[in-house]
Amino acid sequence: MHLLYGKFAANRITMIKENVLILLNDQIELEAFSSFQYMSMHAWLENEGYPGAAKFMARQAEEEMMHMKKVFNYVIEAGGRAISPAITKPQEEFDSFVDVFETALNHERKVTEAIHNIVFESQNARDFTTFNFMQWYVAEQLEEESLFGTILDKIKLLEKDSSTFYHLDIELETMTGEEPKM
Ligand code: OFO
Repeated sequence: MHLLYGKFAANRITMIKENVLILLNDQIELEAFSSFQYMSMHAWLENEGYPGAAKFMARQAEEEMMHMKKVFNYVIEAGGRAISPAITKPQEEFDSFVDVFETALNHERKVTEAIHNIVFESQNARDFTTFNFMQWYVAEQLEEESLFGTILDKIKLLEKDSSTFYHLDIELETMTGEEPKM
């Protein structure tokens, strides 16, 4: 019996195809890494004197942990074996406030690609349970990319007068994306 399907898999309905299960475990790792990356940004922003943006990143870090647990629990519920990931050290230093948000948006684009790949592979494998489960993440990624994109647009508008970063920092303290409804 393959480890990824768990000890009692023979007696359980295992809905996830093996190649999809590997991708889902990769996604668990990527979501956990996202959380650590945003915690690292939270610390950098706090140190640089942007408490509002720091709180924003702390909330993002919590959300990512929830994303990680959601995949983890799904794998278990569907009869697979969820793997607790080893986390690569996230980026700690950033050139500027703008660099933090550009790095975050680029990271979210990679996450979106990984999610779309799972959707693609689950459809190919006729694993429609995973295909259906992943729709929440497709909607969530649209939300996340749009949120970081909006923040970067605001930053670009303010770049001519850096004193106005102060106001953006205050706005970020309460700014958040909408969770997709399922
Ligand atoms: Fe989990 O959405 Fe960002 O990474």
